[in-house]
Amino acid sequence: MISRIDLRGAAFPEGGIDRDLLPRAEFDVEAALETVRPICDDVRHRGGAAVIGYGEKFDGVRVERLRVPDKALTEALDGLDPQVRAALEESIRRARIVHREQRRTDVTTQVVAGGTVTERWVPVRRVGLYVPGGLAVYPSSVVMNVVPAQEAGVGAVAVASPPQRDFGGLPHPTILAACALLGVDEVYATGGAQAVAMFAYGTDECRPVDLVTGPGNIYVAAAKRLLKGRIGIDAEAGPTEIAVLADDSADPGFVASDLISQAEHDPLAAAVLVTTSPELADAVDRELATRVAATKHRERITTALSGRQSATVLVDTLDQGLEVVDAYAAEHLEIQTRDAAAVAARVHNAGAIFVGPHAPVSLGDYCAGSNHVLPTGGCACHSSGLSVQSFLRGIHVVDYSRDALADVADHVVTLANAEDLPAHGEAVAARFGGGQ
Ligand code: HSO
Ligand code: ZN
Repeated sequence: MISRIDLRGAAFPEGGIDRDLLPRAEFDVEAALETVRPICDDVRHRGGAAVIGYGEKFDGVRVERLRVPDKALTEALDGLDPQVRAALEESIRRARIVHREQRRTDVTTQVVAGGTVTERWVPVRRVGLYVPGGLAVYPSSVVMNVVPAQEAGVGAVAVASPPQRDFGGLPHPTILAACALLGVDEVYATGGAQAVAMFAYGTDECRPVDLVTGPGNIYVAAAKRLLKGRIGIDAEAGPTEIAVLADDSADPGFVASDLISQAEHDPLAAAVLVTTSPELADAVDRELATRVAATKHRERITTALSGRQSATVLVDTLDQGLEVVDAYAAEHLEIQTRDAAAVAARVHNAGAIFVGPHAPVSLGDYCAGSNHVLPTGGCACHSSGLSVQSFLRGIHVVDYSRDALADVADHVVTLANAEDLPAHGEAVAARFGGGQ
């Protein structure tokens, strides 16, 4: 069900792997821009009425108000299955432990006597977190967005999630319960591009935000791209991906079940096995056949595994395997080899790395303490997953005395003149009786 790319022997490209050699899902955000542009414009001009109208059109339910009443949040928490509540609480607890450590302290550097530069870390004031409501309901994504924002010290956290027809136009009750557990009381029943536009432009019910984070479908990604600049964004999340780098010591059942676990998200999800062992590849194929047939979402999984975005890549050596996974830059990368920690330490490009047989991606999805909002589509070669840092800005605070400025004034004037910007130099000279 999963195709093979054989890079053994002479097939391994000399001079490095070309990214296009590797499988990847088609995710054309550019094309979706034309669809979302009029929606965003409409929300800009007509505000909440437009947001409500698009909810009716796309989610099939018309709401009176976008803001979810406090009572609905409390009721959702009261109605939450106690086991789900306990699991969410553990997920939150572990995420807090990890994210709390990511807080940054201000650093003041004495550049010269009387001259300092301080890097002051300041949280974004108000953020909008998007929580999808499509094929699956992800209260875990509420945790992964809200915890770093709160640990960063963001003052106002608002959540948007699509209205559900089956729940009277409210977002899914588990989403609401997760918000209540995290102490978030500003929740809006809206999804898609209109939710991002609501956050960017504001409406009578929702004040505009500074930053929008969270995963979503292609229209959410397109709206983020369109409105970026007016708002900050985390990333344009694409379909989820798992890559596994394995040698002959890997357990084929573990490998197969992990590939399946992420294929479960989406028919466009990608599962890539990179291995030095053709025997392991064959064994994984056999495991996939039996395990996929026995799992609940087998159609979606079969489509994902047999799609052009998924493959088993055969290589001769682990070094070659590392080249392949670096070129692929997976959202999630598992290392299932001998001495896995040492191999993992050599990886350059991945959203998150899962080391050895007992760290499956689904642990990270829920309860490792790590964040599951990660760069997709190869963006892991330049971007990181969501963290406290995503919600902070480093502001340079420059503090120089008169003497310290005097010491360097000539250099400033010289550079200003070299750039033909004499007024820059004059601004310094004016302090010392010069200039105009
Ligand atoms: N694997 C997804 C996150 C997730 N999994 C949520 C289950 N629920 C993207 O990292
Ligand atoms: Zn997942």
